[in-house]
Amino acid sequence: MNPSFVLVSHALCPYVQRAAIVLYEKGVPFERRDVDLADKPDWFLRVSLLGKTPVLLAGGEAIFESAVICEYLDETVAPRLHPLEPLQRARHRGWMEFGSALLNAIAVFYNAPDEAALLRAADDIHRRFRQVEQVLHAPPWFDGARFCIVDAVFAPVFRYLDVFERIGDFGMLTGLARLQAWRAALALRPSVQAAVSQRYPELLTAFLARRGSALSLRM
Ligand SMILES: N[C@@H](CCC(=O)N[C@@H](CS)C(=O)NCC(=O)O)C(=O)O
Repeated sequence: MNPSFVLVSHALCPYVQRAAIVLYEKGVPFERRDVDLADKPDWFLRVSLLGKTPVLLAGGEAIFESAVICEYLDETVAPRLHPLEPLQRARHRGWMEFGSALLNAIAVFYNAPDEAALLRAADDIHRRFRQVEQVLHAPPWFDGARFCIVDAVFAPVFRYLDVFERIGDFGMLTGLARLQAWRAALALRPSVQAAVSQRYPELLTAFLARRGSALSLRM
C-alpha cells in the first residue's frame, strides 16, 4: 500500500517538476502544496531543513533533495524508471547531476547583469547541450524506448527554453537535432505537461521580467 504523498512545491521550481513527473509516471495520487519562497511559512521551514522546494512528505517523513525524492519513489513505487543494470544506472545518475548543473547555468543566464554576460551564459549553455547531444543515440528518450528519471530531469530544463525563445534567439540548441527531437518528445509527454500549471509561462515571464537582468531589459 502506498503512503499518501504530499509534494511541497513552488509553481516555477524545476526541481519540483522532476518529482512531479516521476509521481505522474508512476500513477501515484499526491497532493501538491505550493509555498511562497519569498515568504516561507513556519510549517515549511519545519519540514524543509534547507528552506528549499521540493520536499516530499511520505509516511511521516519529510524527504528533501529532488534526486533523493525521485530515487525513493523509484525504489518504492512501480514501475521502475531507472535502468536495472547498475552501470547504466550510475551513468543516468551522472547525467541527472549534469542536468542540475545545466539548471545552474540557466540561472546564470537569466540573472546576467549585462548583454556580454548574457551572451556568454547562452554560449555556455550551448556548449553543455553539445555535450548532451553526444550521448543521445536512441530516440525518443535519453535511453531509447523507456522513459527514465533522467528524462524527468531534463524536461524542466527544456521548458525554460520555451519562454526564453519568446524573448530572443539565443541559439542554445542550434545544430543539435537529437536534442531538439528529445525536447519535442518531452513536451508531448502527459506527465511533463501535468508537472506545471497552465499559468507557468505567464508566471515565468513575470519572474524573469522582475530580475532586473539583461534578459529582463530585452522583454
Ligand atoms: N538541490 C536541490 C535544489 C532545490 C532548490 O534550489 N529549490 C529552490 C527553488 S527552485 C528553492 O527552494 N530555493 C529557495 C531558497 O533557496 O531560498 C534539489 O534538487 O531539490
